[in-house]
Amino acid sequence: PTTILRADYAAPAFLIDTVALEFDLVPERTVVRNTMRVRRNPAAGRASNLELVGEQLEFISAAIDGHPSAAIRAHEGGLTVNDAPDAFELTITGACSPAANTTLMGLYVSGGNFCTQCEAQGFRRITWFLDRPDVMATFTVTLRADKDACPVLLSNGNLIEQGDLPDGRHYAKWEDPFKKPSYLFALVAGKLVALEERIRTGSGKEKLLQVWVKPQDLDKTGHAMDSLVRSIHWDEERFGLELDLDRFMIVAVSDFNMGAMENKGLNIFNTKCILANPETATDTDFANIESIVGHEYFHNWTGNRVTCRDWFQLSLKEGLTVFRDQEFSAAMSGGNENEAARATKRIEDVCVLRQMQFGEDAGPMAHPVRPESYVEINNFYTATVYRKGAEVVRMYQTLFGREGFRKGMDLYFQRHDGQAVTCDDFRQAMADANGRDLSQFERWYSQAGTPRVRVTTQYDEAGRRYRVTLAQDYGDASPAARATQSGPLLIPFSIGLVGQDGADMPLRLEGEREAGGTTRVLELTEAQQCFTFIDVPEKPLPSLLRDFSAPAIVEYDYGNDELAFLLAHDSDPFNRWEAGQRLATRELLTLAEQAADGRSFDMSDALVEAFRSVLTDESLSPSFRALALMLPTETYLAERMAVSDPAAAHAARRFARRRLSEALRQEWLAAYERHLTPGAYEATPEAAGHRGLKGSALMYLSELDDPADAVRLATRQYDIANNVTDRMGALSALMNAAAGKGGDFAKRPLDDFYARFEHDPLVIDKWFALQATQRGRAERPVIDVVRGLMQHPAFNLKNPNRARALIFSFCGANPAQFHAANGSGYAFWAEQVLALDAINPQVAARLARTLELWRRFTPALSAQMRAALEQVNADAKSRDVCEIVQKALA
Ligand code: HT7
Ligand code: ZN
Repeated sequence: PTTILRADYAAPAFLIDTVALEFDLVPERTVVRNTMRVRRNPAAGRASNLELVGEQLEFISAAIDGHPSAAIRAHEGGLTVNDAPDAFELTITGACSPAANTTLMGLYVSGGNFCTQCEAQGFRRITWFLDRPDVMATFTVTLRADKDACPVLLSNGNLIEQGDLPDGRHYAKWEDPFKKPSYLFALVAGKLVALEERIRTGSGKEKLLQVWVKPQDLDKTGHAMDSLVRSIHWDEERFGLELDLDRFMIVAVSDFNMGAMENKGLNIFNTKCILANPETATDTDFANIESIVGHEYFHNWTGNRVTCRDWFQLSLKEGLTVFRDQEFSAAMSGGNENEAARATKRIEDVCVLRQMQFGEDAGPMAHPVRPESYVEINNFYTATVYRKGAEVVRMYQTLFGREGFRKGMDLYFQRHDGQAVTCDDFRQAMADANGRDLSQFERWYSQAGTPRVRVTTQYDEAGRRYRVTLAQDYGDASPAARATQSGPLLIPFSIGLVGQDGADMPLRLEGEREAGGTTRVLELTEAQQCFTFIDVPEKPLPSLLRDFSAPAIVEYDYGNDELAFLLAHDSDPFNRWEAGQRLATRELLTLAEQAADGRSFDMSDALVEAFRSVLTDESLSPSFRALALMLPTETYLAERMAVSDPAAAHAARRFARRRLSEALRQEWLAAYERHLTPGAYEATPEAAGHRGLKGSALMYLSELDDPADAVRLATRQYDIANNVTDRMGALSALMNAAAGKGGDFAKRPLDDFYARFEHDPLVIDKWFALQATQRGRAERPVIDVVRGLMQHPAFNLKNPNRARALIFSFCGANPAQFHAANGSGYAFWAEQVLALDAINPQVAARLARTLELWRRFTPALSAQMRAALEQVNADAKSRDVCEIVQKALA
């Protein structure tokens, strides 16, 4: 397969200024007539031929300036116009097959409705085009379809005409006034209804907002609409960015490869990321919907108005937009004033980063935020591009403050509105707006791997000086990451010094006239640097990398008692949580080593006592406590072991949970009762916090040898629940208790859950996922349950949500069962990757990534993983899957 290199970028030889598309929508064969105004690009080298790309298309006819031409040649992969004129109108008519399109890229049918997905390269499956983001055109779109089958016809921009046609068909014509790349084109046609709201934006203009769904889902659109309205107001307030269209539409579809897509004025969403009511969507779903609706809306400026020059610059829009949605959610969850609520969101985001991105950076798919090469661009919608990219953007804000960051954003839009640009352009705007040289900062975009900062400290009592030495490197980075590394990074390293009374000390660095503030952002630019604080009255405890000010690993030799102290006192809520996690990780890794060596478990009381104080500290918010009482996941632990051993990580975590449940039994029971949320369901972050802590208490109680309390409480909770968060929490606890005891407490509620929600696919996804992630029993391994569920009439491999609910949940979120010693999980994985490869390569490639860290596992496991990878490598057909498995095996 061809590797595309960033270094090979060349401006397009031709530009397309306008596009008029006419669709005759028929599921089996849709005819598309495409009329483009094409001209030579004055800024590019001269090429005689125009080369358009097209895939899976049937060519019908073509004309130049209205006349057929022998210069036009359709061929495998595209269409060429030989010796193209300098400026001309090109009309091409072709056809595609939406009903047969299982890849969910281009034009396809979902639940009887037509919809599109063009990012990154789906437009070429609709018609021939210069399908690259630096070719921006204005689009006019005419849709014609059967009026009964497709009463609603939508596309980007404004509706300018509609009417009836012969033979029961009708049409609608849409015009998008903004130039856009082809990846932002969209159409939707089908039986849909909309929730509507009219709002006025800052400039006083009225806007029509619509959330389109299938009729049976209309009662689940309120939260998405509220989230959209909040997003629009927040972007005006925080960044001065106003909605530029008169109409903004969201459409929910049930077959979708990712979460959502920011098509101009016509966002298309996975139903999972739109539909919510308390009976069907968990608190986590509610929060995700708010953040994804925000994310897609924010793309209107960061992605659409200013787009990417090429796909290597993907993080320009994705990293920046994730940062924006994180800030939005933090503001919505408690505002800027409520630091604890902000910290909760920050902790959740950092957990996701560590869980998804650190592993990526340590394996064969490691790549910089701005990759240098790819085989299949769909494989680069990664945690690195999105999540690490967001951290890189956040660091500008950490360095320059909110005001400085806003100045940089303003300059970026002033310079680049309407353009397709690069990550360098964004960095330059930040640098120029703040009068800084940010050349070193470029390495955050070009170097892969997670930096490690090793910290040593020295207190000079007589001189009242405290010296902090920071040394940066990349630890044991993977070969893929090492190949990209060229020098030290500029790391904004936020630090505080905690006194023996638990209070922050005022900070004064050597050379400063007076002390100022209690948190300082040190700028680490060298491989090793010393910072000396003066006037330090007693030996402090350092609070390092506050608020996780850089995507780095910090190593410092804290004692257990010091971690417990920070957990109890640090004024930085993130680092309070972090201290607890360090303590837990240390204990759990020790236990895991004991398990791996076949020794009996020996756990100190440090973690129990730390958890006791968090659990009983009523000054802490319930949501913070729920996060602080969560042990690091088995996957996180296994990745941190010298040799990954999922069985040992599982045994260690299980032992620690049982110990914590027994030692704190009374406290868990009390917390459960105290955080009951009787009465009507409230979707507020506070109420969600109570439900979260209550859920944690129930899960710990379900670990007890005698699970009678858990079974009693969970059974009652299940039966009286007025929301799915409580209902699922109860069901999980019952399943966990049953797994431990061999009881059958969960059968009735599990069957009831299915019967109750049989007609709601998103809730049935949860039913599949609960079973795929359950703890196994020796007599009934979860692989058997999963294989059984594959035969269930409600299972459908073609629907990505369903495949993710069952297959991905098992392979990615049940490590102890998936990595069974007999290799049964890997055999299943190979089967499913290959089955999906023939249906939907993008989804198959995501599943393929589950084994990419195979080299880190115990020899017995890694040999079996390798065999499974080799089998997939031999039989896979798609570029997507081949790129992943070949990189893993290389
Ligand atoms: N920008 C969107 C990316 C996306 C996508 C990419 C490849 C294949 C299917 C896709 N669906 C959506 C989503 C986002 O980040 O906002
Ligand atoms: Zn995005």
